[in-house]
Amino acid sequence: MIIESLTIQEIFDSRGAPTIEVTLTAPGHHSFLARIPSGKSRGTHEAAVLSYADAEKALHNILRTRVVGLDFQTIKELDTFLIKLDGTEQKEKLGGNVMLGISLAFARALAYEKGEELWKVLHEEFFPRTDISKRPLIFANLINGGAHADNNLDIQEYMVVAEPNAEYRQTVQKLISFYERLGFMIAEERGVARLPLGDEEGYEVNFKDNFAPVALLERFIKESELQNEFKIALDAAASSFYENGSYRLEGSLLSMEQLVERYREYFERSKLLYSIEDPCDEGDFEGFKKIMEIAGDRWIVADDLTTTNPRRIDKYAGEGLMTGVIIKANQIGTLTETCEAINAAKKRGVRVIVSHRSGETDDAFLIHIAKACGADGVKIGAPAKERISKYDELIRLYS
Ligand code: 2PG
Ligand code: MG
Repeated sequence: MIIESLTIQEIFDSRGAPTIEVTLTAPGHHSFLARIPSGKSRGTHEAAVLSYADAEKALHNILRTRVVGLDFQTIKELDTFLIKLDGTEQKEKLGGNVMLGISLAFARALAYEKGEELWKVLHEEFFPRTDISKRPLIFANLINGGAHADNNLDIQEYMVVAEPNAEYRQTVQKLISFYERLGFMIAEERGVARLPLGDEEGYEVNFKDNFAPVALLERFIKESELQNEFKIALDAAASSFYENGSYRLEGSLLSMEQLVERYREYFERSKLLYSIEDPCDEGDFEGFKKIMEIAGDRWIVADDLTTTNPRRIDKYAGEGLMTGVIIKANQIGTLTETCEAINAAKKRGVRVIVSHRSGETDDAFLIHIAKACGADGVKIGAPAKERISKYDELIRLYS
């Protein structure tokens, strides 16, 4: 398919931070959009993000002359061309956000041409032998801390993990009701009318310590008699409280061994605690190894450690540092590499969780990636504002 034109717009994500929207025109004057999310707590190995002004420059100086007018048959063909054109390790020249925008808008154009859904096109090109009947768990972040909130929690995300029952619609309704009732309960306990919300629409309040939100969620899940369907997951995003070889938790500096001991206590105190993402700093490989030794059947999930990079996933999964991995297309910058990252994880037997970013748009492409690859989980924040589009798409694609 020939790319007839490309334009870039500046838009604002759910945090009010600027991001971009790419429009690609294909033959027949049909236009296809891609709205790119943006992350606040980024891993150091993520693809570069160009500002709108730099994205416009890349468009005028490079993309309009080198990409527009060319004919590509597959997503991989286009992405391979873009990767070569950029030529840098972290996509500094064209920007991971710009490249993903082109890649995604092109995939939508291909889907339109074939009369198929986006997920189907991704499935056929990258996961042709994968069983797509698998229904992903929903990771919904209900209490925000760390870099995503203005409160005293060092841990970034306290999530409820919902196991889908026969109808996603019912599971999503239960999640929405749980989220709202939880908010009322916390507000009542604290004698306030409304609770402030963090970057991912989870509640942003102070707690006695970092374990208190886990205890609260556990208690509320049990009171709601949902313990057979809802579990608890954390994203520690530990790189954000790592300081020169130690971890600053609740004001004290902990060694890696002490931090792992703290997680062991968490596991002991909460039977519903199901997984921990980024338990250690992205460079603390020993820490990941140690926590794997005590995790039992809990998932240890990598995000900043692996940054959706197929080579990093293959290497660190091969070293036994994780049992699950976060997949965020804008960490790597093309759909092809995102799908290769998923295949690298699957080859190593690592579970795949396709994830949103803290700054979201109403673009629900992550659900299509999840469906295409038969993901084990989708991480989509609290069921509110821009995130609702992901829940709606989940219901639509899986009914
Ligand atoms: C994370 C994400 C999404 P951010 O750390 O997993 O929850 O946050 O987009 O800020 O990196
Ligand atoms: Mg994370």
